[in-house]
Amino acid sequence: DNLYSQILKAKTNDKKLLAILLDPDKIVWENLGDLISKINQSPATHIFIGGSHVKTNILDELIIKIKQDCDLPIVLFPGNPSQISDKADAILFLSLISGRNPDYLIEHQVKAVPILKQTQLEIISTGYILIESGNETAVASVSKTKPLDRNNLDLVLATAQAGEMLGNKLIYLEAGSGAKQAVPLEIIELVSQNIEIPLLVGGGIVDLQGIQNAYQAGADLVVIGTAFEKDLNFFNNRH
Ligand code: 1GP
Repeated sequence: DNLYSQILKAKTNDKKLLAILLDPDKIVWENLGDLISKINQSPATHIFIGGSHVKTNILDELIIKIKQDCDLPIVLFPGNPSQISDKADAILFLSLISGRNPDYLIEHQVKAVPILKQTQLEIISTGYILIESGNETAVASVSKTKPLDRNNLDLVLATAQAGEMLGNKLIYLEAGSGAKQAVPLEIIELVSQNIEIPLLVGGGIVDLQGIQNAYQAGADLVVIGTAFEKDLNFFNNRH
């Protein structure tokens, strides 16, 4: 089974998925062993790797090290085409469909093709939708796009449905890493009820209750970055 069919299967069985997002720029290499053991003890089902600013060429090394001690699938979540490593299992092939910057709609994707063709990565096309979060997040500033108004439910839904109609295999509702406000539950509810493909939700979720709320609203997979990065015991805590 490839990763995408596993995600579909989980959705069918109502098994919720959890990804821990690691930003290679923020890895403290001395603590990597501890980080990996904490991931192994956590309920995570996937590791996502990526970030808006990653420039360093440490992806391969990082993934090799993680794979030595951890069996979770590793999915690239790239900010740009330089963030590709054939050591990972899959890549979210993102198109930033909430924005109107052609670079993030198609240009980076075209540039990535010759690199991707050299790899065995499973490619999972993902409609990536940035939702206004109360602060300017890195993904908004780096992509130079305006997030969707969190109160404009019609526009958010039509954007997600356009993403599905275009053939994307996943929709990702993103508030942005370190978002002040996570994606509103009513948006998660509305979108999940009106698309067939799996729904990913992330950005600004800071406690376990926030994860449960997103699941209950209809998220199939929740992404946690900052909260775990700040506190490796995040998943052991009682919030
Ligand atoms: C960012 O959705 C992810 O792309 C995770 O965000 O760092 O706020 O958890 P956080």
